[in-house]
Amino acid sequence: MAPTTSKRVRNTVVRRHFIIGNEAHVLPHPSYPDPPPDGHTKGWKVFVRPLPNGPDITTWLKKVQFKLHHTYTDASRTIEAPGPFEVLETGYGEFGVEIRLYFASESGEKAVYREHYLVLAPYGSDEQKAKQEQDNLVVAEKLETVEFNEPTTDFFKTLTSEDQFNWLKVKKGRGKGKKPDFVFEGEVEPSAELAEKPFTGVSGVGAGAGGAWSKVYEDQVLRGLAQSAASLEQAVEEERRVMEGRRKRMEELGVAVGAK
Ligand code: SLL
Repeated sequence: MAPTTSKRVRNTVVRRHFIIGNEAHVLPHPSYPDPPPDGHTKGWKVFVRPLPNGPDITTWLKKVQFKLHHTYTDASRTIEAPGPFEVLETGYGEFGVEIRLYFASESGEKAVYREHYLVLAPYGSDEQKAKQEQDNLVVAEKLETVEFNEPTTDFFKTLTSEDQFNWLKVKKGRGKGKKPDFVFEGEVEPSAELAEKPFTGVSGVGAGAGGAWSKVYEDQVLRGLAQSAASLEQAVEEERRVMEGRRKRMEELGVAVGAK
């Protein structure tokens, strides 16, 4: 019998948002070996994570390969589902981690490639840097998206199943012989879409710190881009005026010279 996975859901794209990032601490730090290996000054963790209110990423993500800098022994680290998809290490320098995402076999999709440049040093405004130093915590995260175009019918079923939100549910009201009720306790309704507003308790620099991934953040980025486009236009306009003035003066000068 032909495998059902070859059938595809036409004219359909399923998008999944997730987070790729790292956190870093100056050593010594409780999560890392003490004393650290010779010359290692930072402890860090690189990760691939679901959004705080998003669907379980293991419905589509089955394996993640993190390729570290060649100075590491066993530079290629592979983490299978259910994860967590993360690598904890110590070191001295920043580098680009090559990340390969492997999808559920019923998806029939090839692995995709992402890169995350490790950020180990405090960044942002002076105030933000001071906070990161004080907390001994640097977080650098970005929002990522994968698109499954015309997914196989089996894969589509997994991607649309209610089960993918089970990881957000907590067991409540367990009485004798009673089945637990599963309820959501997060601040934002579980959704595969980006939240409309940032979650409360936002801290740190990255849009992701404190779980601020949201449409508001997306809008802010877009507004920022629009603003810089507008100020660029303004600068060009200003430059044009200056040029025009210069041209006029030259003309006047030219006229004056020519008149002599
Ligand atoms: C830099 N271009 O010089 C980078 C290289 C090297 C990262 C970063 C230690 C590895 C080990 C380590 O941090 N390697 O000793 O296992 O900034």
